[in-house]
Amino acid sequence: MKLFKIPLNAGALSKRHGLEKGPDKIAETLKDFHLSETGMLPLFDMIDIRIDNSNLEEAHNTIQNEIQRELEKNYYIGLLGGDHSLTYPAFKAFAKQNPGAGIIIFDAHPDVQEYHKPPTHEDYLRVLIEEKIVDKSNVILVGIRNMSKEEKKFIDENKIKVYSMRETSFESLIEVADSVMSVARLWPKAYISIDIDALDPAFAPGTGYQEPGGLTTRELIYFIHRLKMLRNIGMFDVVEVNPEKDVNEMTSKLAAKIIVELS
Ligand SMILES: [Mn+2]
Repeated sequence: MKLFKIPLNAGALSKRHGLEKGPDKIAETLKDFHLSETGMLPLFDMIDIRIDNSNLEEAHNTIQNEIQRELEKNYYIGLLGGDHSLTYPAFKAFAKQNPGAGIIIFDAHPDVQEYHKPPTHEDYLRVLIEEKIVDKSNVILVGIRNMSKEEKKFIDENKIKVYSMRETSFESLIEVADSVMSVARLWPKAYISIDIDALDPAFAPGTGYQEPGGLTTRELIYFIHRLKMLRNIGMFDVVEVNPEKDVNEMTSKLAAKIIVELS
């Protein structure tokens, strides 16, 4: 498996500062893990992507090109972020290689706000849909619990599949996973994007937009183990880890754990 470190913070002066430290920190804590819970030995080939954080459009181009090159060699690829807008160039490369691919996103937010180029962490999914890089019926959102009126309108009008946090809690968890699986197994290839804020801030405090009432670590790992059974997962990302906002490295360590279980 190839793991890309993508230190994207989408502009060092913004309040996104600190995101650029996520990939290195996650990579560092990865060393503490041995076998995954399913008995896999995670073997990584780590690649650093050098990007210019003062130019988001250029940074996106670099990300797309670098990933494209490895996808052509048929590697299973994981991305360590970094700002969630990296999913835009990453999925673009993935869909080019795998026409008809779908995306499963774990996030507290749907990221479908009105956009202005280049795409940001608030609207990248809307851009992927409106530019028809992904078919809107091949998008699944899990863990949503804070969206604007306009975002809700976009989701309803486009009939995007959303499993809100409210629907995912308690005994519905297994049902939601069944439902996600039944759709995703029909895709030629699947991409998984995990915004660390899908988890409750009690488990993952080191992120820019903490949203109470999220998934537990165990619930997310349950999902991952189910999704791994699909065998059509070609690529994933773990984004929005901000070590500057973390407590005792618990968020970086959690991100590393997710990567181990996805390997
Ligand atoms: Mn989010």
